[in-house]
Amino acid sequence: MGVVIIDGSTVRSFVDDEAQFQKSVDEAFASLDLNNDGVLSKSELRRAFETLRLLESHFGVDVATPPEELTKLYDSIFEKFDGDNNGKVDAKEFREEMKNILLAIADGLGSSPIQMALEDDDKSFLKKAADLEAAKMAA
Ligand SMILES: [Ca+2]
Ligand SMILES: [Ca+2]
Repeated sequence: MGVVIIDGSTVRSFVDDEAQFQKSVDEAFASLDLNNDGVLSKSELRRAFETLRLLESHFGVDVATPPEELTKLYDSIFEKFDGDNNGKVDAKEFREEMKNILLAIADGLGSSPIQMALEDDDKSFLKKAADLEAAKMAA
């Protein structure tokens, strides 16, 4: 468990580093594709958002959100990811929407850094972004 400080430029440089970003997103995609059929179903994507904790950081959802509201929210998120509306999210769709989301987070953060408490095994992209920046600063 550690605390990292990130701001918009941390997130942005993570997204801009295409090789690293693609690798991270593809790894996440593979681990989320529970039945290994190469696409994410609605329930797989929902789990993704529950694990990656993007809802709290980006969509401002708090724990008191009623379940039916959450379902509606997850449905609308799924539609955003599913660019061609075929009811499945493939790796490319996932990558593109993750990029949009992270860039929106970066805009939201701007230049005011936030502190995040992270578990050591945290798989979130914000953790990866922070790690990448730490590695760059150490170099
Ligand atoms: Ca799947
Ligand atoms: Ca699709």
